[in-house]
Amino acid sequence: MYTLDDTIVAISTPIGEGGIGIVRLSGPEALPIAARLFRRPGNQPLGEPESHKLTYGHVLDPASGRVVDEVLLAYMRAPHTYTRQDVVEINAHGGIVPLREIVALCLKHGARTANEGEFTLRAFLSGRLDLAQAEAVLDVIRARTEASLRVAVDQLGGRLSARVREIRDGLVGALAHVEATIDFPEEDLPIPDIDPALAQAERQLRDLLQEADRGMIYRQGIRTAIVGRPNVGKSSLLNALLRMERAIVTPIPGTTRDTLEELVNLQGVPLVLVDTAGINETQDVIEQMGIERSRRSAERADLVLLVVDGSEPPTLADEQVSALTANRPTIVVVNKSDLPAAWDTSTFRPDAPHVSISALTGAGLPALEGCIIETVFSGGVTASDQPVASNPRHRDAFRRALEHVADARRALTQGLGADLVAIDLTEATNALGQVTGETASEDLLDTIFSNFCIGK
Ligand SMILES: Nc1nc2c(ncn2[C@@H]2O[C@H](COP(=O)(O)OP(=O)(O)OP(=O)(O)O)[C@@H](O)[C@H]2O)c(=O)[nH]1
Ligand SMILES: [Mg+2]
Repeated sequence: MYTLDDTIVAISTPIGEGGIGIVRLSGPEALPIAARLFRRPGNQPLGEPESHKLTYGHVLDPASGRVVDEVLLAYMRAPHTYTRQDVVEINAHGGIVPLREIVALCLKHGARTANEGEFTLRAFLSGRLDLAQAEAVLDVIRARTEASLRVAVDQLGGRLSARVREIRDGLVGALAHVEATIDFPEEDLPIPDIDPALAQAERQLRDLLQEADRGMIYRQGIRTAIVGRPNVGKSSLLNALLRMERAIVTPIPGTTRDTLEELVNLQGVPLVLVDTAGINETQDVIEQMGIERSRRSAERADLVLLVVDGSEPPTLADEQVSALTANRPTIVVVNKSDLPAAWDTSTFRPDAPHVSISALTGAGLPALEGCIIETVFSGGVTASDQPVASNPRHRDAFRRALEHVADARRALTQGLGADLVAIDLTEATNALGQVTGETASEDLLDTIFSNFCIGK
């Protein structure tokens, strides 16, 4: 069982050298513990500092009287704090040694080391954040583009939770009607007409699911492998998309030996571009190992940019690369459009969209970027809309809820009896409750919060 009764402590800033570093305490003893270690100028005690104000002084080891660091101390009285408990933050110099010493002193004087995400867990347990909001804290920290940040901040603000609750409330209402007929069988009540309510819940869940798919793209980014035979211009394409000379480019086939990853922000979508070694038959051991990595990158990619050279007739290697990527979403990039065309590329991988570019001159790049975005979102929606759900866990919960609502509707139309309908509706509301945390098990909470770092 989780407890809120003890006082936890951790370094809440990144480990390393910084201008300042913060040690955070949360719990009923936060202030007394800090007071034992803190002295105002002139060796005055901390006393009862004003809430949400900084107090200047020093942390010292009470046992020896030795000064550990010069600090600013912030006391935040419950309940207007991150955890809704008493919180003390000690702003010390950012070196790892003073911060560790301050934590050690807090431990010695009654605090306990915080677990991963335990401050945020306390915010959840004390009801300040629901589960979806608590998860959003992590997404805010990890956001890789402005668009991913917008999604996360939105979720932190509770927009997703509000929509989930609305659906859940609707289902709970329908469930209450159904249960009334189960509870009073002697009155032989007909099952009330809850189908319109269920149909609406179904529509809302479908919307959320669709948004969740798009949100995942913003959250996690798209792994995009650039593959092709040697010398077609894969590294040139990487550099062109990055607008930076990142990879080595030479006229010598087999220049790229190892895979190379770079993040690029494409209209808010984080694109993890992976440049790979050109794939062909070779006796060179190093090249062979690189090619093996290229194969794996192609297999793991969310999207493949299959590069061919339009100015040179195709070879067997082009076919091999094509076969390798046959079951991945692929865009054929016909490169070197600045040179005369040597073959009819339209017959190559006709199932995939083709974009003609010159990595050398930059011609066709905007069209390629547009094609990537379109493929990523399957032409459905534009990238400027703001999705509100971005978490794989949420997507699963929505899917399960949707299935149960659909089952409940089917049971209703087939006249299968109120208890079956009730079971499905209960399952659906439970699935939704796991998003906001009303029905989350301790195991689920452990899994979620173990992704956080200590101090958050
Ligand atoms: N004319 C022309 N040359 C290009 C273009 N793109 C790349 N090249 C040239 O083609 C050669 C190979 O380019 P790279 O980008 O190194 O090709 P690669 O596919 O990464 O090659 P490997 O790493 O060996 O597999 C270089 O000399 C580039 O300057 C283009 O659009 N037009
Ligand atoms: Mg290369």
